[in-house]
Amino acid sequence: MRFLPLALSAAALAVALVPVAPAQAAALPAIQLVKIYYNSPGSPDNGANGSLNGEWAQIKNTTRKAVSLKGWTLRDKTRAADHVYTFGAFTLGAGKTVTVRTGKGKDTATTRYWGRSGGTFAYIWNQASDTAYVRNASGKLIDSCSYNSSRVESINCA
Ligand SMILES: [Ca+2]
Ligand SMILES: [Ca+2]
Repeated sequence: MRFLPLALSAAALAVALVPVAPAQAAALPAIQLVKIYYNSPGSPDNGANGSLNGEWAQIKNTTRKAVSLKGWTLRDKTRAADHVYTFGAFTLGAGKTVTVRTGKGKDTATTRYWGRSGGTFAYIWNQASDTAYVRNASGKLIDSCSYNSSRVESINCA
């Protein structure tokens, strides 16, 4: 009899575990942060445009339909107003990934540029810990990705 509660809880656990996989699958964000390369190659990071563009965040459209990201935002953990990247007219194709680089450059279908400059203070992604947030045009949080390690240069969010 003394093992009965354990048996019951194990059974309850088994039942409880069943729906977990489908629920997680359904929770996959339509637009997902997949990777942040937060420590630009080279040390120390010198703040030049090439170095700023060496840090980036990647966002993927996990759906089977193209999604307009116009008005969507990407930002870090700080509350600084200039740490918000807002997509202009841009459509991310089904299953496609876009890379948002911190520095200046010519926007393409696969790479967008935050357009920041000004040396070492222009970096967005902290080298030890930070959080990226993606919000839709209505300001609703769609996905976020946190990291906390200065031992590696990037984080796989997906
Ligand atoms: Ca570096
Ligand atoms: Ca930051």
